[in-house]
Amino acid sequence: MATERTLIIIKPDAMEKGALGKILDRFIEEGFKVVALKMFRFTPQKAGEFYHVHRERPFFGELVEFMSSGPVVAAVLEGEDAIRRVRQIIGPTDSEEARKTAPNSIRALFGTDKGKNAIHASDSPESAREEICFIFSGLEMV
Ligand code: 3AN
Repeated sequence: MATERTLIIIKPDAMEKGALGKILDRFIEEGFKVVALKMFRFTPQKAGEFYHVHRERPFFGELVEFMSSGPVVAAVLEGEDAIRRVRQIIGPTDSEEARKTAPNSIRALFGTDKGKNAIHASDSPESAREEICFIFSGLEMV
């Protein structure tokens, strides 16, 4: 299994709840290495660019508004099979479903519903590469 890098973003709802430390700690305990980390606030323009693949979806406006509603923390995590494993640890998109099917997942523990779901994680090698480059410069990764 290859060592991979993937992007996570701890979303405004989880930041507001004070869950930043617990979420980062979970990934460190699961054996991932944090190779980049920063806090920032998306402008609506930049949130729209980040989620451009969803621009035709009915929830796009709501998603952009939510993602730019407060500070977020982005991190690049490195580890074996990182993209698949991190997606498994965050759980399904809908936090209500996550509480039924994956009760120890991050979205079950810290999210509310389909929109306010606490965390983003890249879902493929292509999106991981694109999303990491969107948020971090080479100098910001160790
Ligand atoms: P995931 O983040 O699990 O890959 P996607 O790619 O289907 O899920 O959706 C991207 C983001 O769009 C989700 N993280 C969530 O914040 C938002 N989203 C997805 N579905 C809905 C929905 N039905 N209503 C509101 N927001 C949604």
